[in-house]
Amino acid sequence: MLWSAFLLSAPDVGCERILSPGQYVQLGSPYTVKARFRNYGDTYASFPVYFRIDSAGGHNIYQSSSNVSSLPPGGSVDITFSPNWTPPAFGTYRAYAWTELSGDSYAGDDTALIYIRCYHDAQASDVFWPYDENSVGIPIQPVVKVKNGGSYTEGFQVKLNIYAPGGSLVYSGTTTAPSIMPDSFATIQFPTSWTPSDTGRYSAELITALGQDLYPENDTLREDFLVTYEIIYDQGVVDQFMVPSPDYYNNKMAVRFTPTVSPPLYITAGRIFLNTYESLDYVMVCRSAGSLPDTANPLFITYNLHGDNFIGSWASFSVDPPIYLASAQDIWIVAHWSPQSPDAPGVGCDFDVPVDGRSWYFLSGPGWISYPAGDWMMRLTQAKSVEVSEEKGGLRIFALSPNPCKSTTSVSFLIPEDLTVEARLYSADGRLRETLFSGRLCRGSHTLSFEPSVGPGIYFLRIEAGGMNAARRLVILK
Ligand SMILES: [Ca+2]
Ligand SMILES: [Ca+2]
Repeated sequence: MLWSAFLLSAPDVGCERILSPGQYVQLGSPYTVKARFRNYGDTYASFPVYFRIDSAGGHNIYQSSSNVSSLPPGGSVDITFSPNWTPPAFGTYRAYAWTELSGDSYAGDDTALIYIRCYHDAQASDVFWPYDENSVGIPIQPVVKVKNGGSYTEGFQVKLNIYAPGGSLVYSGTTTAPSIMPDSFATIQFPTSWTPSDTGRYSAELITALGQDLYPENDTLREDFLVTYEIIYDQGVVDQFMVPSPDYYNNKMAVRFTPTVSPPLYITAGRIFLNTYESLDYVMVCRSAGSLPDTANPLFITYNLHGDNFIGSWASFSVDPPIYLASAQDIWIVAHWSPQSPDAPGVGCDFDVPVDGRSWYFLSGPGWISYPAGDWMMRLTQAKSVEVSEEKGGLRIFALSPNPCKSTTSVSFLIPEDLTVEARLYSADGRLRETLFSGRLCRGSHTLSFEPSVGPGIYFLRIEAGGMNAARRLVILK
């Protein structure tokens, strides 16, 4: 058997790889042309070798050949072709090196091919911050990602413009990307920040500027983002789900929120990013006691909040009735785990741009501990005013103004036919406090002005007519 193997020799040579020029070249610079050839067969081989370079359009712009003699089985040799090659223009090139051996038993390893790049190309890749969702009143110091798609290691100018919902330019920042290697990215933070002052759908325009850029179509990227009254400290992308401890020590997590609308204001809702279907024991909203949450005096509490899948989802809750804040102060969301499942659910944590000192956790031994490495994904919605309406049938309240009110206010409403109408004021706990109007009205719209006799607080203005009713929340200040 050994004997027959020597008799049936299988010559096989080929180009192992192109050594030079490399993948990235520069216009006008001369490059050595070099490739490695190998004898994959079992006998000594002598054979011619070739090198050619084509332009992107397929035109041959360089060719050369050489000879390999008596290459032993398994051996390799590096061949330098002459002359050197100098890229004549910006563009992409294809370089081939190959062998030609008569009787070569396997053609699949004969040729090596590389693509050579010779151009400048800055690319706008991503806008990290502004996030997809942002808060009114919270400063944004934009962070973007850019790419060097060209063949030169170099930096370039980066610009970010932000346009308001109406299209007007509200931010324009310019900075310089540091020197970036080909096919590499750089994350860049702009030196100047911007604070959104109103809600809506904004647009961020990322622009790179580099001389002789061969692909201007990728220089610009436009991303829309939202600004809302939700107070957001996390980036909206979960990096890890966390619990205070897998064992039960009265486990809690909390985030301290500083409202960004000027008082008076309302807290109307919250949400927590949770994995698994397990429920949190309770979630409360409370004020600060010193620098910590005042968990002894919840302003609002909800039980059994849970997510709806294992990869994570926002578990939302309405704060009903809304919390009224007459003065500026911090408000906390506190989540408490059940003694039966301290290890679930996990709360989403964002490690990317930590907001110092907002996120805390509690274990009964050490007490409250600040977590500086990331932000719990908890959000609180603030509002300048609250509008609540329970409309049924054809009865409709379409204005209650001013609200909040200090003395006189007016309600406008519509009735679909001639009806007996009653307008009453109820306290938040449902007790009738004052009858404002009772009488028959003809179909159409009516406006009723009144000066409530009740003290400051949250009330419901309820209108009943012909079995229909509608209500609006009314806040009275004194
Ligand atoms: Ca071969
Ligand atoms: Ca470009």
